[in-house]
Amino acid sequence: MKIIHTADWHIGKVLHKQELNGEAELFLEWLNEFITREEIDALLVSGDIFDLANPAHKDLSLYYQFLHNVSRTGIQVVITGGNHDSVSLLQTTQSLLKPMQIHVVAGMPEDVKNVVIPLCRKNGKPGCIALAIPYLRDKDLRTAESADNQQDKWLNYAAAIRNHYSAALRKAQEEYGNEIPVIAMGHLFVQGALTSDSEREIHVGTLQGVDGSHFPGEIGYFALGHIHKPQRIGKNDAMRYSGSPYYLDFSEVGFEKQILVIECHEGKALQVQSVPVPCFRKLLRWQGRLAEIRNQISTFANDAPLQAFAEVHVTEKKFDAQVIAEMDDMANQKNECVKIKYKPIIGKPTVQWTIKS
Ligand SMILES: [Mn+2]
Repeated sequence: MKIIHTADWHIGKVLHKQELNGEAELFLEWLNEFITREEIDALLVSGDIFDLANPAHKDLSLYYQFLHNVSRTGIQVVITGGNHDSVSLLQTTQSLLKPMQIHVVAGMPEDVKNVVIPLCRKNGKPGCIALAIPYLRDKDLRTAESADNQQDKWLNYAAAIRNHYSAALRKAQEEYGNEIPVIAMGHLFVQGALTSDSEREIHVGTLQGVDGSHFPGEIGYFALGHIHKPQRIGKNDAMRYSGSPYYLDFSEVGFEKQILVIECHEGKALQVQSVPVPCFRKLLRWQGRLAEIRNQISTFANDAPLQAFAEVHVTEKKFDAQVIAEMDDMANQKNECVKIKYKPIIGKPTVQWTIKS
């Protein structure tokens, strides 16, 4: 059976006053086609579905429309809440979605059995178990509070996180035995992960990250969300961040966007393969003198379906009102394929200010 791992869609994200709805829409369309074509059995989304706790109506519509479309393929969907998501908002439609084989675990439930979700093969028999563990909030990690110093507090915190995974695994094994592969979802910072500028507010308690090697070894794959750069943890193929499926910030320029496909054959072995997501919008970073920037704009060829956004760092040797006026002009003009955000430096390198596009 084939299972997709993705995360961090951040539907509703706005980058420097520019909405990123276009790429969210094109990605979900592409994902639906991919699921149909590849006959995918299950889709796992590891948190941060929306960028804000109170998404706009159009963002909710996009989410529900996608779920409606994708459920027609007969796929099972498991969605967990991330730190950006509102637990109550995601939870609201849980019971309506369940008959469509869409499981939503927005916040950590009181009873751990509610995170154990069997994923079935085409013959209807469970081929794999998902542990749908969402982003763990303070109330889920109460034991962390009992420590006197920061180091102990941190150790308690990491132990509390691991305990949730161990308890979920035990529950899965009680119900389904030890022979079935287990995939754990998570929305957290694991030690060694490389971040970008688009993951705001990494939880204070998780600044150091949880040591990935301390999780139960019986878990065959960790489908992680929270970090937007796609990556393995260490050389471990079985613990991965899918990353966000499209660019959410200029600091992500150069990351190849992807989803992961996990193949689960008979027995416990899992194979993981990265599938590139097409680029729907180019984000660019340009730096140089005004003339050089002009040249880059005029020679830029956009081969993506959406208008490109450029973060431009203009460097000029001395202050010149004419240059400022020209930069203003460039930022405001409706260029066919490039929308610009300026970050000029003029005069001494210490003099810096921003003109918004
Ligand atoms: Mn995120």
